Amino acid sequence: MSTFDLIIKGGTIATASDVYTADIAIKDGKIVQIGTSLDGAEKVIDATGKYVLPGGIDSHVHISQPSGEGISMADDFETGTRSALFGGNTTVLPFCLQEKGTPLRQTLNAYHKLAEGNLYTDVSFHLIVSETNPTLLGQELPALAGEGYASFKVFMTYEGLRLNDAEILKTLDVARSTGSTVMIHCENEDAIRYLIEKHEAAGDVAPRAHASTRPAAVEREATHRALTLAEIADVPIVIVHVSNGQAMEEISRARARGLKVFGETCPQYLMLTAEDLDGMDWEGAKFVCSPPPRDKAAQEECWRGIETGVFDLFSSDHCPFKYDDERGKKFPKGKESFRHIPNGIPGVETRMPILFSEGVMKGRIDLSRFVALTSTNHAKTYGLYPQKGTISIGSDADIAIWDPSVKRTIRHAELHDGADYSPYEGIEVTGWPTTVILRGSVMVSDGELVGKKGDGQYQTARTRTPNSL
Ligand code: DUC
Ligand code: ZN
Ligand code: ZN
Repeated sequence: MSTFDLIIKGGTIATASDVYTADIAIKDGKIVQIGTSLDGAEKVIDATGKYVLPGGIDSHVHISQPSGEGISMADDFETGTRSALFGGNTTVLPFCLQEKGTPLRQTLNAYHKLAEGNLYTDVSFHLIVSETNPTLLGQELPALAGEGYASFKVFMTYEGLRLNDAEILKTLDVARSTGSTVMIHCENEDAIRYLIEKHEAAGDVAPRAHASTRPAAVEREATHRALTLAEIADVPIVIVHVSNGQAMEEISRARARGLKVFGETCPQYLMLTAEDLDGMDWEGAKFVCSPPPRDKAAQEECWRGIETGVFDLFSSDHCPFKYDDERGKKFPKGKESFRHIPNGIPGVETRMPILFSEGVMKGRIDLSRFVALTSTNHAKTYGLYPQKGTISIGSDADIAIWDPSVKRTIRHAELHDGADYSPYEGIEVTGWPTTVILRGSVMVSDGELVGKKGDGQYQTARTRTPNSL
């Protein structure tokens, strides 16, 4: 009988701290040895000339999320996690949206039902908190935190979803006492409303107005306010989907004051601009997301944040709607005004190839920083480390083998999500994850799916050590 189930031989291993050449031995889904000349496995993968990296963790994806009457998301758990897998991910963290008036646990159970048996990657949920009644804050959230639901997102925008400052403070207080992690969507809803009314009154209702009504100042002010509220509540927070240098400055200033804050950015803020929303024949709707993509200067600022450490997390914010579909980007009311266009873009499969190609291959970041931004920091921030997010003895054998010589042009026809377009169509990338291993099982082998739907599992998360004032 073989000592190991699998050995990955001769690849260049990268973690968030080291890059070296070695073999990895796997048994019962775990990494059990790292060394040279390892032998005695049922199966051997030759990774010579390849990079052997921790499987990607995308901690910001939306799957099967209710998005309004008459609108449906393009991905369910089957297609969303399949697409994630082909993009080198082994874990994704989607959101469970609290339905007002419904116990959170009931919504969570419904999400688990949707996920069960359908996963190609491991999954762990964040909760979206959309109201702050005493039962939710006093009982539900603390109980769920203890059961492994240790992160939640709050919105400062969207009527019906946004929390006011008092509600955010109460929610942050629960995070502090339970050791949960709060993600905040920072945009000033009242300022956006004001701008939307002006644009609509002037008849400016096309997709491009989505970007004009959500300028950088709207994001900067809300980022400052979120950080101030976190400072007052004395709790770490994650500022999600940061799109520009002004919001980044707020993060840096808060850090200088001693606040623990994690910054996240996404491919759309490196690769797209508001001009993409100008596309003819409603094609601009393909790029409607919030915060909106900005300009070339903001792209450069975001790159600087990736290089210098303002950003800890690089996530996709995969939020897929079909383009040529009345339940998607061509939702009929969206033709009356941009504000009804379903908000979000797909990208879970292209997140890492874009950063690998534009970041590592072009010399902006090194391999260890790539691993930190796409895997390790996600596991650390959301209570999954060191089981996930690294290559070390005892960790889950979640591994992506990257071939740096592959050149590909991104074509939606070759991706695996449920949408009908990619915002990154036609972009050329160098490097792709050709083999993906989930807890020791080869799921994608040389670009071919060999794993099964249902091989992914739900993962509970750990809270931080709770701190009290
Ligand atoms: N925020 C997200 O995080 N995703 C999609 C839309 C939004 O507003
Ligand atoms: Zn958001
Ligand atoms: Zn999102």
